[in-house]
Amino acid sequence: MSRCGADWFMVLLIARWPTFSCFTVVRVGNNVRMGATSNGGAPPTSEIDVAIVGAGFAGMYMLHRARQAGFTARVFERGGGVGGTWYWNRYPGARCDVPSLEYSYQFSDELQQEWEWSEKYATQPEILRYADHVADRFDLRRDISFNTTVTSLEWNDDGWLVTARSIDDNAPDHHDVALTARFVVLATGCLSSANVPRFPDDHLFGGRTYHTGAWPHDGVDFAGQRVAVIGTGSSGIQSIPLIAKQAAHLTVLQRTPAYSIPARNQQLSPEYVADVKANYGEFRRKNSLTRAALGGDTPTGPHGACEVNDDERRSALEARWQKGGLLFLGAFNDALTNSESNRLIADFVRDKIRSTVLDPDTARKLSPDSIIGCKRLCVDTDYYETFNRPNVSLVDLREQPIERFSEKGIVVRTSSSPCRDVGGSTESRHMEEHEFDAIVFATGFDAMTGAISKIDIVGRNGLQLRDAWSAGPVNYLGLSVHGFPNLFTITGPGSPSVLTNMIVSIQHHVDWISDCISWMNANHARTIEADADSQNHWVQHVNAVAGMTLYQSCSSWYLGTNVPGKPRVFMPLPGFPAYAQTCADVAQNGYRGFHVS
Ligand code: NA7
Repeated sequence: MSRCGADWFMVLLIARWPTFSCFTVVRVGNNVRMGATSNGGAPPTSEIDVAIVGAGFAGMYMLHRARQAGFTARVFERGGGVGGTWYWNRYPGARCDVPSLEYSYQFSDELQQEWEWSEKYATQPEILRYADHVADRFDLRRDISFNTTVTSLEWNDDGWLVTARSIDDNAPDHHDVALTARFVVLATGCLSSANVPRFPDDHLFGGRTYHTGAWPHDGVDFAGQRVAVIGTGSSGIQSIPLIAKQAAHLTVLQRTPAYSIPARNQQLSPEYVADVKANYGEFRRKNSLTRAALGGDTPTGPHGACEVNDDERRSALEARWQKGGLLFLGAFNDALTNSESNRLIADFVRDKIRSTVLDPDTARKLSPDSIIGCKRLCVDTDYYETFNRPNVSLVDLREQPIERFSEKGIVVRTSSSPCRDVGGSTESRHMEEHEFDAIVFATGFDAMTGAISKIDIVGRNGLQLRDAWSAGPVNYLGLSVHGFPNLFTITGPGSPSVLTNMIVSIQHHVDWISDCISWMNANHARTIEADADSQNHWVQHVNAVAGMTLYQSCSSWYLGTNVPGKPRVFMPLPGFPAYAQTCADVAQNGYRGFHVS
């Protein structure tokens, strides 16, 4: 299927990349096996149709579709196994906040019929088992290079030079591998680049530190330990109740309180599963027609929160609270467009926090005052109840900011004294040192663009993606960037992605990309690239849609404000069905808005 001759690349590589003199690459049938030597050897001679970065749910399905369409493909995966976010996020309590019967592939009816989910919300180990099952069932592993991080992508008229660094568990050093690919698909995940904030003197801390997004595979035993958790987003809120049960003492360091809705997790009843499976196609179809591509059996309420009286509002919200989960916000149709409606819904949650948390001061600190849903809503099991435990305490970092780390723990400022004296008495009066054996960073991710920006991506005429995105990510349909031909992003910024059931958005993008490259072959097209004009219009469109909502009223990872120095741009596009229709229209009209050559 490949269109580019190996000889052509030999000439190119020898001419332009003399440093890549240490590769051996062997073609085996349609598959490419890569090896590398630390010296000598031949330059990269292998050439494939599609290079895929990442073996999470996006990369796995992209590999499957590419193969089905007759393309040669290879996945490069930083981790030692498939699963992406579910490979890395092994912290206690890690669980999907989308019901498992929805958070699963729908491309194979056999797969969705045979796989048995045990709980309404699947745990991380169960989702990882599912990913492993898919990899085995569709024989994906033979085209995945594990422990291999793509470091650069360079466009050369007809294809991409892909360079990756491979770490062999059994060898002390790394080696570089390279190949050329006609297309590159970035399946790098939206929440895969950990955000680890730095604090003064953090190197001094003598205990253990962990990030929820890079959790040790063997687990961590906190029994008898004094533990700190920094961060109260989804990862903090899921892990805090479980760490609290194990640790001698848990201190939660909270910068911004989150809104969290009870999950009401439960074992799935065989009757319910059978019912869904008997009509799985219709179940999926209904879900895909909702804004977030989930919860088709619980449609958004027909009224705004201000359009009903107090009793009706409370009763609608109570029903959603009892049902649990993210669909709480769908009780009313204007939760994220009308600030007064939003306040009424937020008041309901604040009442719940006050009635759950026994200590009024702790309840006050846990009560958010921002727009509900502006940051991603959290879903929990016993989160607020955990603060009633005698071994759990809360430090509100807005009142007591972290001053520095110490050898024994974390020093917070306990008053707003203007004197920042380090020499003894003044400091001891205004600082408090909390001693810990372990500190857990539940501090989130450089979302949506973090993993992409770690790769040196050089497009047409030497244009660096980092420069193209210096003021924030720009692209067309969230799929393609002007100046970067034959490069696609799965669930990239500018697409609904993180505002939806991710697997639905992933499948939608993979199907669109697969159809696009098949269409290119059928039409003898060599390259495809977003037009500058269509990209500009798309960026304006995403901003305009986001501007109609309340999403921009707070700091959130949707806006990139959690990462110092990151441009403040609302990255995802609200509304899956309209977006999917636009993508279909673009394809049906000969890839309108793209330059095809
Ligand atoms: P989130 O939702 O980004 O949460 C990170 C938390 O860490 C949040 O409470 C942050 O407070 C806090 N944080 C981040 N940096 C700091 C510093 N420097 N000091 C104190 N606290 C800090 O990440 P999660 O991993 O919990 O969840 C990510 C997504 O995964 C989630 O939305 C679901 O989609 C699944 P802040 O709110 O910024 O004040």
